Amino acid sequence: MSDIKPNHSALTEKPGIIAPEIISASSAGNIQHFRRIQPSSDELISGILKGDITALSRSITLVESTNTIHLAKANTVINTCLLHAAKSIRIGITGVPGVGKSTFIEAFGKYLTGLGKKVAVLAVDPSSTISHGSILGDKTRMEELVKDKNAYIRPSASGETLGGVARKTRETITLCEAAGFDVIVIETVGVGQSETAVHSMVDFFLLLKISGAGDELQGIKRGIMEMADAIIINKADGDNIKKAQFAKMEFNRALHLFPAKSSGWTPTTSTCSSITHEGIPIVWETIEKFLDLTKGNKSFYSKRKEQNQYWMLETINEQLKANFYKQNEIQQLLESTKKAVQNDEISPFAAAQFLLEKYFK
Ligand SMILES: Nc1nc2c(ncn2[C@@H]2O[C@H](COP(=O)(O)OP(=O)(O)OP(=O)(O)O)[C@@H](O)[C@H]2O)c(=O)[nH]1
Ligand SMILES: [Mg+2]
Repeated sequence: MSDIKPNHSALTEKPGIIAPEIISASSAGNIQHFRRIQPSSDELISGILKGDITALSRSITLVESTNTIHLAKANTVINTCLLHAAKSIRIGITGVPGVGKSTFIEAFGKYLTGLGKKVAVLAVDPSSTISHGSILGDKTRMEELVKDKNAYIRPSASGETLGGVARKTRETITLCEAAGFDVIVIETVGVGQSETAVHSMVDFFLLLKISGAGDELQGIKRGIMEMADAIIINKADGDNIKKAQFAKMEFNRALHLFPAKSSGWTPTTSTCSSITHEGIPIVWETIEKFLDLTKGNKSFYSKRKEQNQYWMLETINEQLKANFYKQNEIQQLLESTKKAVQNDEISPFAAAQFLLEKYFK
């Protein structure tokens, strides 16, 4: 009789439908287990602070999500992690396709983990929405680093805008720092505005070059050279060593033409081979010298503060702009107003004023 007495406990589970025999009990169990795990923000935070990679990856996935609930959770995690973001160094790496960025990061990353450091590799690649992230395919070029338990490689977040990708990368940096990574390497493809975005989120900006690409003297992408804290001539091996040394001299000369940096740092040039690993330790020595100087004169910290402000304002600008173009009335009026401007029926400024007034009314 007591057997059939209804149990009103909230924890009682109905027996449910019995699974057909063809479903493997273990895979069904795995799926159920996976679904059940929705760690709370507290669980994620404590995982990250313990250096747990699964908690880190899950939190980054929340940061990358477009779901507002996920984003709210991500914000809670990030805000706590900010308090724990430790003494990391953020290094940006750029260079034209084929210069050897991935191969360099593999060699440099392995060198750093060899020194006992924990290295995270992230990417800002606005084209990755289409290509699914160059760094993802790159994992094959970073074979050793991928296997290294002191390294973490995360492909670029995809997003419609560079600003969106950059925001996600910035927040990912915070999470990686809280997870105890000492060195955060951020790779950018040598095209578009992504260098500027990466330059505004790193402490040290490294430009990778190769000799004989014909751009030594032309100062190609002058703006990028101006941003560099170090220029490394890669592929200085075999027949290429002499040419690389020549290129190094040329770049050194060119660097003197740029105004001094407010940090007091004078950009350096050196050669390296990501294949033979010759010249890799010098890169790290240079960065250590940079840290000594800029932490000594405090410019390291003031730069980070400026960067934080910059990203706050960037985010506001971007969201205001996106909001403007998304508004129904603006969408309806935009095309006809553009035509009117083309036909000289209204001045560009008056047209802009007209649309802005509609938006702000
Ligand atoms: N000889 C020599 N070859 C190198 C060196 N570094 C890279 N390479 C080769 O150059 C080619 C391009 O290297 P990647 O590391 O893929 O270059 P990347 O800059 O990451 O290229 P993207 O991802 O396409 O932008 C590969 O075939 C590498 O093996 C080097 O130091 N010496
Ligand atoms: Mg690459």
